[in-house]
Amino acid sequence: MRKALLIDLYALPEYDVSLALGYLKAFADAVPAVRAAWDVELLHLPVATPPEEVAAAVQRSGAPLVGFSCYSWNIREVERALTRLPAKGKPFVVLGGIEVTPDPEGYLKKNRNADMVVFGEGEETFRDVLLRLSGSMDSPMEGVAGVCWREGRRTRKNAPRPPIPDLATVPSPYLSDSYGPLLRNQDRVMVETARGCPYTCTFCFEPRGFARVRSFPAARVKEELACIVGEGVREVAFLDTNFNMDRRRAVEIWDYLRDLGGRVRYAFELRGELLDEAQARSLSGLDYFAEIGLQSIHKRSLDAVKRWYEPDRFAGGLRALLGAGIYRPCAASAHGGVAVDLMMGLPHETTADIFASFDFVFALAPSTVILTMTKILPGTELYDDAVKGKFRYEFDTGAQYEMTLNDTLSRKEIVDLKRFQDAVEFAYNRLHAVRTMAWVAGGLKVPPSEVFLDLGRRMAEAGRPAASLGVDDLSALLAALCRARGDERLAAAVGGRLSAENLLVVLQKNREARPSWWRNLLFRAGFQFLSRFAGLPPLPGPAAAPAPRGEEALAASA
Ligand code: B12
Ligand code: SF4
Repeated sequence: MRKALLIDLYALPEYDVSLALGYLKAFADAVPAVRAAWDVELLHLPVATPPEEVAAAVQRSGAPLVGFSCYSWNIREVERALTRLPAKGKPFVVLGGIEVTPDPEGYLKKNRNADMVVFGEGEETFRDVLLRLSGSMDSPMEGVAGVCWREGRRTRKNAPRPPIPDLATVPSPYLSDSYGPLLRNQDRVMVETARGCPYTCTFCFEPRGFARVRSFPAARVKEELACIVGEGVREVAFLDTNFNMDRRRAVEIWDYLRDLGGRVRYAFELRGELLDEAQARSLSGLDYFAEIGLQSIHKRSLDAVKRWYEPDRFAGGLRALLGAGIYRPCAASAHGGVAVDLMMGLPHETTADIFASFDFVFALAPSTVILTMTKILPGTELYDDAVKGKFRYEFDTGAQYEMTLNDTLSRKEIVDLKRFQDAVEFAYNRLHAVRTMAWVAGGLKVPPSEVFLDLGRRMAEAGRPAASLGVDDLSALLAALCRARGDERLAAAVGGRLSAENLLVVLQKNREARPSWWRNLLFRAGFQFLSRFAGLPPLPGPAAAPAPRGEEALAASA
């Protein structure tokens, strides 16, 4: 039997088990003819592994076939490793994955040591490739849909393969034990209950990949989840593009997870506009992290990228979650709570538009606000627009296609936006000084975005990396900021407010780390004391909006 080695160079340690490779192995192993001829082995290495070491691991394996899983975050490292493979005795190299899918011929031409690119969904194609190569490694690839390969000096490309019509035919890598002992010590794994997205955002690869939504059978999903929870995994990240696009199914799975028990945290991507009270109630039975994509509230930009957004339904959905008692406005853990995503640099968007989106989100007070610069990803409609010169985008292919300029943002403004992003990361997401920032903005009578931008510029001037700054630094920076704007009273009081809020964060952290009745009690008592006597500022929020705040609800019930 010959070995087929599949390699994933993962970027983040919490994503160190590739779901893609698990599926490829599970699908191939389920075919007796493939199983008789090939031993499919998985290798996970950090993306920072020196290319010589990746090449040495390939050589040591003795595998005649090696596959690499390619994403925007590891493609350069994969390419570097390929150049280190020995000319003599080189294995047959297959590249697959989202990064190489839009341009298989280009990747084959650029990488002399790659022999084939599998584009699109991989399970059926990889199985067919293994079957073809079972006899000879030179077997012709005619008729194998979804491959691009080398024939002498030429590259050949077959027709794309249609998406697998019935996902029930794809075995679960968890239920078929594709990961072996790797799963046993795992902190976090990824799971899909469906593939595809019904929406059409032009900056996203999804609509060009699997536009139609296909679901795994509910019974199989439940069996898979029970197996994962049984292994003692601590966090499960669901990859579904909008987990609640089928609300009934989402609630069914959440209720099932609650009944499964265990101390597991679940991560979901949710559509804000589709959230309702029933979902919020069901979710509140779980320890979860929800990421909700908003991206922008600027209609012209959203229209340009074919994305919809309904302010009232979005805010209502978010409030339903925050009001269901699971929200921690000062959640101190990296993942717990509710995050809202905003993109910077969408078409037509000025810095003022970006700040308006941020201020809208800030008023809703989610646990974290994730800001990212727009990426012009190959294979997307926005990329096609950009290469035709639309919106005058410039982007950095060496930095995951991040935009560096367009017709509404200058380079200088982009530098400022990065400072703004650093300040949000530091003061909002890391220190959770949401109340203090709102209080400062209110006192200065400026929008919160203005305070964050000013803070970001001051952080840059201080010349210290944001990661090295703490509560005392924030206190000093905010005091200087208030003073520079002529408000001595705020400058003198800001330290006290921040300390009160920070104490609340510490109590919250303590409560989250080891939940118990007495830590909850301590938190409630601390919250009440800080609110009444220690000047803990209230959460932000538009005056007209109903109070959806978790802490207020908690205080009322205490
Ligand atoms: C999970 C995920 C993440 C995780 C990381 C996961 C990891 N493995 O490390 C996190 C949350 C960290 C993340 C972050 C980012 N991500 Co992301 N992420 C995803 C997501 C949701 C799932 C990927 C996945 O595992 N899918 C499940 C598997 C089964 O599907 P698959 O990867 O397509 O694999 C199939 C085929 O491609 C093929 N295949 C794959 N590998 C191989 C190998 C061989 C040999 C073969 C034959 C076939 C094959 O077969 C597989 C089975 O059919 C996708 C969107 C999506 N729904 O796919 C975005 C996606 C991959 N991410 C994307 C982006 C842009 C990012 C960010 C840059 C976003 C940002 N912050 O700006 C960051 C970068 C992170 C970094 N560290 O630098 C883009 C990637 C575009 C690209 N060209 O790579 C995607 C497609 C999102 C999008 N909608 O456009 N991401
Ligand atoms: S950004 Fe989200 S909603 Fe839009 S197409 Fe991509 S996965 Fe779907």
